[in-house]
Amino acid sequence: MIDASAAPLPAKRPVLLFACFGVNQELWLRWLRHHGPDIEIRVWPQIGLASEIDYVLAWEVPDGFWAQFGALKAIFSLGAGVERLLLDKDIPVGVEIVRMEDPSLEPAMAEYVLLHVLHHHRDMGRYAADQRQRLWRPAASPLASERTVGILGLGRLGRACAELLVTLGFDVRGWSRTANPMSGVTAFVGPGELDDFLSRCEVLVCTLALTPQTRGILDLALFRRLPKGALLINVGRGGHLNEPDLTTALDEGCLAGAVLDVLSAEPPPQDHPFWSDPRIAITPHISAPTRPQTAAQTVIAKIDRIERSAPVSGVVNRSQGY
Ligand code: NDP
Ligand code: OXD
Repeated sequence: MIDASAAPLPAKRPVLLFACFGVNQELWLRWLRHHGPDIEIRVWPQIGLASEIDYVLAWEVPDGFWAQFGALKAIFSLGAGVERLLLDKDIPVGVEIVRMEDPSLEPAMAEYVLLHVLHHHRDMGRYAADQRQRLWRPAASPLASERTVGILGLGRLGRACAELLVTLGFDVRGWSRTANPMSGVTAFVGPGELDDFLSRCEVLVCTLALTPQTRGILDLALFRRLPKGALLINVGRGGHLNEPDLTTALDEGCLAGAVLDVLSAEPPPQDHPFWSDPRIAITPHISAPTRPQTAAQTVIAKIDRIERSAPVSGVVNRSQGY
């Protein structure tokens, strides 16, 4: 993707500050240094002279963190979702925020979603329960082509899920803010087409970005618009889901179950009702982890392009919120 017209690298070594907590720092640094031997990497809180720092790779920084930097060239998000960075009122205006585009994310997410779609599609929960009761109750199962899976958000991750499901023959539909035509996928756009989209989703997968417009979108009113007995798979953000409404929707039967890889509090408190609800499967935000091996390479490649005044992909549109 190097732009042929891009300028040669300037003489000063770019300085990248690694400011990520709760990740395997040693592994990250190893891969950043491996892919960027010409980049000076500093590690928070040993930042040296703040005015020398050109780039920050960040994830959940402490309060007041951004105040110290002078002229950053870009801020890299360790995650694909950037809502936390955007919520930080101190994040410098006028500096581009670049989201994570780790190529490992798409196949991992598609695999996770497929696993749960197939589990529901072939009624494996019921057969597992039957086995525990020594029951032998075979039932016909629909073909994949007779099962509709709807994907809220047809971005990088949603599209990867849709592609895999289409390959297996599922009837796939997707909903997004702007038109995202995709071969084999029925596309719906914007709030005006949401009801139509939902009306046939027997499995609803959320891969939306979390923005003020999508916060709380998974609520009772939405669940009631799905075919009865649908499955919800939320791999977007906990903030997309109204958690008490999920329990009501399960009690009402408009949902048969839910798979949640993301929750409003991670981990949820010990007394959270979802821990013990047999209709809900929760996993600890593992559907598509950022892998330092591949992610570090994308960050370094983008720094190289910015240094050469070439455009980079994944720049966040702050007013859209993703
Ligand atoms: P993208 O930015 O590529 O896609 C976001 C999608 O959300 C786009 O299709 C976008 O529509 C859609 N969208 C945003 N706002 C609206 C709206 N108001 N109405 C309808 N659609 C909307 O992001 P990714 O696919 O890379 O990631 C999606 C999310 O997945 C991340 O933001 C993050 O929260 C989550 N995530 C979760 C992980 C996990 O392990 N559980 C790992 C990585 C990410 P349009 O196409 O029209 O712009
Ligand atoms: C991300 C995540 O946003 O891991 O990348 O959730």
